[in-house]
Amino acid sequence: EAYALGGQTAAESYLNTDAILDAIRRSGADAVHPGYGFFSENADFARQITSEGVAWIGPPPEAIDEMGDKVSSRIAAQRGGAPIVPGTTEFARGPDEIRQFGEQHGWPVCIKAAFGGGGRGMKVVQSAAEVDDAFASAQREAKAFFGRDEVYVERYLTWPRHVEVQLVGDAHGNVVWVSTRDCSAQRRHQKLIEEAPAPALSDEVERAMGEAAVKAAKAVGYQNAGTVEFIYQDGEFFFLEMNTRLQVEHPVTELITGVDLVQEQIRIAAGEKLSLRQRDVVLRGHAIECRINAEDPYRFVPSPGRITGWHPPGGPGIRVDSHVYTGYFVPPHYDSMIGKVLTYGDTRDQALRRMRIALSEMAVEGIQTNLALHRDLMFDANFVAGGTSIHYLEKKLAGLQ
Ligand code: MV4
Repeated sequence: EAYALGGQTAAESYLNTDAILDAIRRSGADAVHPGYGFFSENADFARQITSEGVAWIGPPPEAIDEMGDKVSSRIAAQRGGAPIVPGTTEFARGPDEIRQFGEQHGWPVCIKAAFGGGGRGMKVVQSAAEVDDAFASAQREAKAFFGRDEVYVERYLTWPRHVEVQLVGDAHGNVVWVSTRDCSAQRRHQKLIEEAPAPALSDEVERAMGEAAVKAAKAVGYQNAGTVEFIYQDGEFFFLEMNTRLQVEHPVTELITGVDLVQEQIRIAAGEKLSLRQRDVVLRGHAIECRINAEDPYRFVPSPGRITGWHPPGGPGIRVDSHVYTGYFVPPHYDSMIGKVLTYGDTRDQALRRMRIALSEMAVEGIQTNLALHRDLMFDANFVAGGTSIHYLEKKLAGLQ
């Protein structure tokens, strides 16, 4: 069943909580899954849902709040026993404190918005001479983006990988980590390719990271599906933040574990126990996801319009998640992602070879997409080797200009 929210603007339709709550009432739904969009990490929306007597298929609002800002999530991770990036867990009172930290722990350092996220308001500082300007602009950006100007300092890692851990927790105190994922292939904080398990990671580090993620989650009484983000460099990993929702890239975890994460979310919200214990989670093979976006592949500007031909690939080890079809109109004002192409293989090499075939078979007509960039990356020697840093894609793209 579909219910039109009405309205002409974003505020009147998909951001209109009253319209959404009204649709929930009219439908008689007994539970609400927020997806991974606007409302998935909104604690007040979660509270409104439960106050209507409807189950919220997501984490407790208190856990969303505690993991929702940088400083309180670092304190929680530390309390649980997960390693955090060396730095402070208090607001910096001025540039002098940043200089002192840099002199003590070494440069570079980074100044981050305490109530921020997504890289906004983050300033990398190479030396003591840069601190005054960086501090002022970090505060200014923090205020502009997040309404609060508190900042704090961390050691800056220069070439890390983004490795995250998927976990699920139930209302009975069980928390299980399901897999790692590497999401280092990103541009301007938009992920382009994800894979599971994270390649070029020792079994020991993988397990330690999984266990650290569980500790961070338990520290906030976490329930439902969630992801703990780490940065990994030179064999060490550090807690960065927790995403208190299901994520776009969750299918790579499903492909290598056989766990249906959304089914698990619904079971948890219904008060049932997890269907699996830690020892039941078996990681098998490798999975890769390419996000297909309606955009100019090298300039990254959106390419909305009518899809005149949609030819998704198929075959063993290939999964396509998409809402589009031939004749679909890609609207200009929304996310440009039109689908995800995933491949599974017994090895990373087989998953890669299947992805090359899948992408070569796929055709999208009428709009521009980033398919050509994905085809290129699947043959890129550094990507094929595995373990490239968060800066690799942007460096490669700069070289193509
Ligand atoms: C860092 C970092 C290096 N050192 N913190 C960017 C957004 C936010 N999630 C945290 N981010 C980073 N924090 C320290 N101490 C590098 C990044 C970073 C990054 C992290 C994950 C994925 C992509 C990234 C792209 C640029 C910078």
